[in-house]
Amino acid sequence: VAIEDKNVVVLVGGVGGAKLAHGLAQILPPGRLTVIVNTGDDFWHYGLRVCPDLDTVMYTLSGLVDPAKGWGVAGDSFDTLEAMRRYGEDTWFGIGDRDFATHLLRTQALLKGDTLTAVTHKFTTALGIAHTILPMTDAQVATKVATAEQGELDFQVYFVRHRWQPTVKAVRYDGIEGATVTPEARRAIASADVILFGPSNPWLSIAPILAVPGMRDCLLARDVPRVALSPIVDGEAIKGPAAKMMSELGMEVSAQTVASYYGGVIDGFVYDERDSALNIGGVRTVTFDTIMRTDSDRAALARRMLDWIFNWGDSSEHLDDHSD
Ligand code: FO1
Repeated sequence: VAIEDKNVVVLVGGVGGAKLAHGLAQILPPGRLTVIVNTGDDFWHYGLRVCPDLDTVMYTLSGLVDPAKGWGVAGDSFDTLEAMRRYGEDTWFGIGDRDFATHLLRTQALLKGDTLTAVTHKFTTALGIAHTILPMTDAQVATKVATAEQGELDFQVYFVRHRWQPTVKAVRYDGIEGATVTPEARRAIASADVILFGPSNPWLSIAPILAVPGMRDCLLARDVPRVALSPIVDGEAIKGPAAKMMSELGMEVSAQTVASYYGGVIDGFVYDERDSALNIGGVRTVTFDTIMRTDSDRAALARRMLDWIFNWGDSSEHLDDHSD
């Protein structure tokens, strides 16, 4: 099966999801990949609309990203924040000078009435990205995290200001009832040959996408493979609060829990070979080395996943395929 002829849709949050999206972008011809990105992390800061996950994906696919942090622009300076500090401002959210340009132009376009989808298209085209990056919705949705110590916090306050240290009790997506699936996302899903769920935090990154009214139905309406990649490896999250949150919410921290959480939406699950002792039922499974350290690791994992998925039809060992 030639994966080059396939249309791939991948749902992602920030850093982890961006790495898989980058792997897919490296192996698919221009126009074949659509990345649908969580916007529950978006917020207003200094009068600007900041969209961290969209920008992380955009900077990663264009090669601009700071490789050490996984977000922001490589080599960026922080003179603007430094100047703000002279006024006594608590600059807890690290926006670099070049990154500011993105938020300034985006905010101007949104205030003029452009959709977030349109602004994102303009930016990604200008940065030479040959694939499509779409926000999960054009509506404003705000993830709120209920914590034991600090009450309910805006997402970035929980994540960046408090470094995801407060104990999570619940998560909600403010404004989600009024959100809709965009025509662009609907079209991409309608023509997808496979729908992937990136190794992002299921509760903070993928759940808001699935919670957009109509999104789940759009995805389930398609008779194509829907496959998730586990963000949990050997009982730990590669990055971020996924593992900590899972135990705070009373769940067992394992790839198995992630697979069950997605049950009903996915029919395939990819998890790490370090967890091959786990017995995950109900969906087709496969284990690979899923840790993406280099650009070529990302491409290799993306290719292995697609090769596995597009060969489902030809083999008899379905529900328990541990072949690598
Ligand atoms: N993450 C941090 O941990 N600290 C920061 O100061 C920070 C600034 C920042 C600025 C722009 C941007 O696009 C992302 C930024 N992030 C920062 C990352 C981001 O807020 C989170 O990683 C995501 O929201 C979680 O997916």
